[in-house]
Amino acid sequence: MSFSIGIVGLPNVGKSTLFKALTKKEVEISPRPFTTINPNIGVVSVPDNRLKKISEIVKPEKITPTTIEFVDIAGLVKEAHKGAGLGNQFLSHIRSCEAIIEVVRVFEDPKVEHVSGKIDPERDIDIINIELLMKDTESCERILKKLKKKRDKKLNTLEKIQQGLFEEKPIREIDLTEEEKAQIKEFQFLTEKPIVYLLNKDSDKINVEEFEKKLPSSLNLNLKLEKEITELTEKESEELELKAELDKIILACYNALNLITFFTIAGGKETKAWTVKAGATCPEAGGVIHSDFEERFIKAEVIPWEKLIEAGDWKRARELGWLKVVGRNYQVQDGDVIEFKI
Ligand SMILES: Nc1nc2c(ncn2[C@@H]2O[C@H](COP(=O)(O)OP(=O)(O)OP(=O)(O)O)[C@@H](O)[C@H]2O)c(=O)[nH]1
Ligand SMILES: [Mg+2]
Repeated sequence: MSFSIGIVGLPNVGKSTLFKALTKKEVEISPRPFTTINPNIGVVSVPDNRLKKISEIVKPEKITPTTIEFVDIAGLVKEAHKGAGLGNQFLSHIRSCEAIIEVVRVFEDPKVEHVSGKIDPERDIDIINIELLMKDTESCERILKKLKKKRDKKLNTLEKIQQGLFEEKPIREIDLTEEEKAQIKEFQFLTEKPIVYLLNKDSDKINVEEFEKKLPSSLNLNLKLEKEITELTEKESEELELKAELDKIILACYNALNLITFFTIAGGKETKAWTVKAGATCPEAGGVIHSDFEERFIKAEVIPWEKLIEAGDWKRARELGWLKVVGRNYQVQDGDVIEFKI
């Protein structure tokens, strides 16, 4: 299972263009709003030089990067939370994603209709944020009603969230303890999901520098160009350094999700990268590979990837005493190479 990122934004801002550039999948792209109705789903390899370096010494038959999933969702409009423009259905597609990348239109093009008239990234971000906030407010009220009847212990947390939403704070900005966060996980609130903004601009005519500084995490991309690179070969796009731009987006999403990567080498047959949430324990990481690795976990041997490279191979690393034997409570670190014992 891959972690999934929802591509969100107003209609006609370049969401499908981004999706196509990332996944190389053929999807419908057109200058008329609401081109995408059903979500497009695609899986993307997470670029990682460490995997390449590990493979250079392990020389496996197969190298498998880890992946994340992108979901290209229909455009949201004002009042979507009340169902405008099929809004409710689209919001439920966002609900099932773990993070959001919001595409914001900064390009001018008379051939591509702008649903709110003119270029104004700040206003557009507000429109989307308000819709997500309203939807969460509505969900929160509904949940509270049910919990009140049952006098559920989550009540206090939900009331705290309701208050925050009332002050127009996205849930990700409300100060919650780890316990409170765990309590609300099941509700999949929209404004709790981490968000990365992608400003889609194709010229420097419109200056958004000041505005950009206010955003917590933002990236720039000229999707018009990206669309063209999907028609180039891998090599050509590398030469144009455009691939690097797309890699940046993938990594920004990966980081926003607070994900880390560990590696396995399967006795030298296959080097493989895997994804877990930061803070995962060793058996939890094993569970990503196979449920047996979690349920029947006994111990694991672990080495940071750089140390393995320095040792030259697994056997030598063991001789040097660099393999650490860890138990159930070990927290996996980004870049660990792990061999599970079950
Ligand atoms: N000039 C210009 N056009 C762009 C740029 N990015 C995308 N477009 C064009 O904008 C139009 C809309 O792009 P899409 O990717 O279909 O937009 P979308 O956000 O998926 O739209 P919906 O599915 O309708 O919500 C297409 O004609 C694209 O070619 C850009 O950076 N500059
Ligand atoms: Mg689209």
